[in-house]
Amino acid sequence: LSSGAVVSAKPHLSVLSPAQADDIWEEIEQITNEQFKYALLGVGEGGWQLFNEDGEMKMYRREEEKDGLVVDPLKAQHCVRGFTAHEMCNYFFSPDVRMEWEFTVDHMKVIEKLRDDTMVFHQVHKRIWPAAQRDALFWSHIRKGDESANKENNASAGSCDEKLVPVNSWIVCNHSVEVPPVPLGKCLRVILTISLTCQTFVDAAVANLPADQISRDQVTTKITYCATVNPGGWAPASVLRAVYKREYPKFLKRFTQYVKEQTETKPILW
Ligand code: 6CM
Repeated sequence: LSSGAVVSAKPHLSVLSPAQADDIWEEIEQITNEQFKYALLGVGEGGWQLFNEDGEMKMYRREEEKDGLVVDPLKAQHCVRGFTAHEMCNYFFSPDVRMEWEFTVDHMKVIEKLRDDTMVFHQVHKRIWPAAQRDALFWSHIRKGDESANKENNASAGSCDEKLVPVNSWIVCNHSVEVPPVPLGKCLRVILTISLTCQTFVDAAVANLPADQISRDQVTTKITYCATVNPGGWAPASVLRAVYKREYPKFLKRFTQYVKEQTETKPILW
């Protein structure tokens, strides 16, 4: 991965110590790279079961439990015309717009801004009866994917139209942290690794044109959303699986629609 989104190389620390920040940077490198590769592996191998399909959107899961808790990994794929990978990832990362599309969150706070491309978030999620309310503390990092991945993954346009040419890729990776300490209150804390990996393609007929001559209807983004969430304490397995089955498709449909609406009248951000 290259650091396309890096604006300032120096962290601005307020609540994390320099040593804690160093540990987080190391983890960011490792987990973000892993998630990028994992997303691009697709769903051909690894026992993925399709549990929801709606047009181009397909959602897969593997049933897994840890210490008696459901931790089913989820992988979702979608192909949408009209916006780029960079645009999709910016909306997913930005705290300024999160509450406009994220309906599972009650309130949210940026606990630390390490850099313009990296923040630590604390979120309190809406309570789902009969389980206890959950919160999450995680770093979130956005970056541009390695250029070589675009060529290698030409074939992975998958269900997208075949006459597409890869342009670039972006990822946002969210991963739980334990520092800085944020009190639990009445919540149980979920432990998560969530990534949104997006690949921009353009129609082959316009692939050689300068970017400013390409219109939104000639741009397609392939989206891969991966989530592994440990509920962090008791939650009835059947209710949890039913909630995930309902909420993940709702989230991805609503979020892609939101990005479409937000971008349609704006110049393209490649
Ligand atoms: O990825 C999504 N949103 C991001 C920005 O908010 C971020 C989210 C992280 C938290 C995801 C945890 C949700 C699960 C909490 C429920 C736990 C158990 C309830 C017990 C029920 C019996 O990455 C979109 C997240 C969409 C979630 C459906």
